[in-house]
Amino acid sequence: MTMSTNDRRGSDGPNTGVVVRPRPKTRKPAMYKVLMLNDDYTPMEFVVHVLERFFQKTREEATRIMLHVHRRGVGVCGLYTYEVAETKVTQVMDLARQNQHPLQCTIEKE
Ligand code: TYC
Repeated sequence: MTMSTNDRRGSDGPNTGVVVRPRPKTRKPAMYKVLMLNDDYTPMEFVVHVLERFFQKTREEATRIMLHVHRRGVGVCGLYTYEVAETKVTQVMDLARQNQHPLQCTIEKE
């Protein structure tokens, strides 16, 4: 389409003072670690079950993480965006409470 002389939107038109800013760069979402804490009472098998059910770990990986937490006191279950991490913690704590286990789980910003 041809531009009329009073519709000059190009570089040679009158300066309207409108500044077209470049789009802000897209940002990766902040990620959060879900941490499992050791305690003296929660059965090892329950912790392995939680890691399989809520963190999609294989039995082998779940056992490795559980034993790491048992020996070292804390371990990483996974890395998620904030809302997903929050949901995981709630699911773990709810199931632990229902089964009267003191298992604790927290979030830490990556
Ligand atoms: N320390 C527990 C026991 O000996 C096992 C355990 C492992 C508990 C990991 C919590 O996050 C945990 N039964």
